[in-house]
Amino acid sequence: MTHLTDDLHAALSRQRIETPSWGYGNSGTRFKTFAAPGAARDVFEKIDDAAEVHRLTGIAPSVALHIPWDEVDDYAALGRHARERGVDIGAINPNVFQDDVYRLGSVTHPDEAVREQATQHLLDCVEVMRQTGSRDLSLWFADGTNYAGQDDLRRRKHAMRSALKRVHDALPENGRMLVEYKLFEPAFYATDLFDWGAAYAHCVAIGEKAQVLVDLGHHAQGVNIEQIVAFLLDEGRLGGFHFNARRYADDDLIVGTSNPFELFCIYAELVAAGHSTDQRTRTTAQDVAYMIDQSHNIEPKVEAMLQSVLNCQEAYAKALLIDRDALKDAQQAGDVLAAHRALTDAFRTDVRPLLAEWREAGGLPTDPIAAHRASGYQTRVTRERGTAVGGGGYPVKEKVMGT
Ligand code: LRH
Ligand code: MN
Ligand code: MN
Repeated sequence: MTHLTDDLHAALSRQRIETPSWGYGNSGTRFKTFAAPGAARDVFEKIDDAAEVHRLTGIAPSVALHIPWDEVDDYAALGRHARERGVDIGAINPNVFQDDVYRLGSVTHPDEAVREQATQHLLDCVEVMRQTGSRDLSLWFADGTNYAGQDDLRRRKHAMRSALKRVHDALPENGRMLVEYKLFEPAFYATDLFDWGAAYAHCVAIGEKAQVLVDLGHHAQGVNIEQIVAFLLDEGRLGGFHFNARRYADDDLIVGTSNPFELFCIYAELVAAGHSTDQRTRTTAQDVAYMIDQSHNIEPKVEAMLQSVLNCQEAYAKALLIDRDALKDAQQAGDVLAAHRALTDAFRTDVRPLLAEWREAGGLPTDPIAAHRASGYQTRVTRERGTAVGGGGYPVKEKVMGT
């Protein structure tokens, strides 16, 4: 059995996973929004649910907000509500995709007035960051086109660059902008930030506070995400993750469910970068924002988020167990399969007893899911919050996106 050494204990205690406010409210697909009993009805209840996930896991101490879904008059009061429950406000996610005016895009829209409106919203969100004490502004754009010839692709690129630059230069001293790319959807011909290379090129051109955000759901099938992670770490430009799992298209399944080996390999790269002799790579690895981006449609929401956090913890624990010396020796000797086995040996290790030991040492429930089920939390919130009305499908876009 693998023992909980001091090093392992310390590393596991440093792990952080941020959960998203939009994962706690009712959500659905474009076909149907199901009403989940006890789903959070507003941002305060979303924070309460996030706090419950942190209480049980000990590694999810912040919650990301989406503006305007989570808009309030008094962000300082919201921050206090969060801190009273043991969590902080994390990344601020502006929303420039759900208003009618954004039909042809936001910061890359053909009309300058729309571009300005969108950029202004991003700048307003920088102000929200200051009030919530958030470090990261997390940017995802639905911008793109559906048909060849619909718009000038280079014009759109320049518009994206200039909006990002303005926002970058308005960031607080220690603030960052995390630039998220996505291969497709909702623009099905061309997406303005279509892959990590496009996001990276903008970040490099814009400045030091711009870094790339890797959402696991936003790649073509078969793309080697851990290689992208390794590359960006090495370039000092990996800013954060949106964890989730995908089978075909977008990203709302629980991370580590359909492809746990991929998640492990990603963590293996992060752990390796943490041991790098290159200081920039090490610092970049230490500064990564680990966030979940999932909206659970048919599963119980708090339990699904717990499962997500725990899957990340397991993947990380396994990555910590890799025998790095054996791996290096095998790699240098050109021993292909011994090197591969150095990874798979760690991946195949059952880390559940180790994690139970770590939890016990920290006064946490050894089995957070069982503790959640036994706690009566779900029954209580269902009684208090009831079951909000669900939604239809296609016409209710804001419900599709998670409110
Ligand atoms: C759309 C998306 C994206 C954002 C989130 C708010 O693909 O899932 O990943 O981060 O909505
Ligand atoms: Mn995302
Ligand atoms: Mn997505």
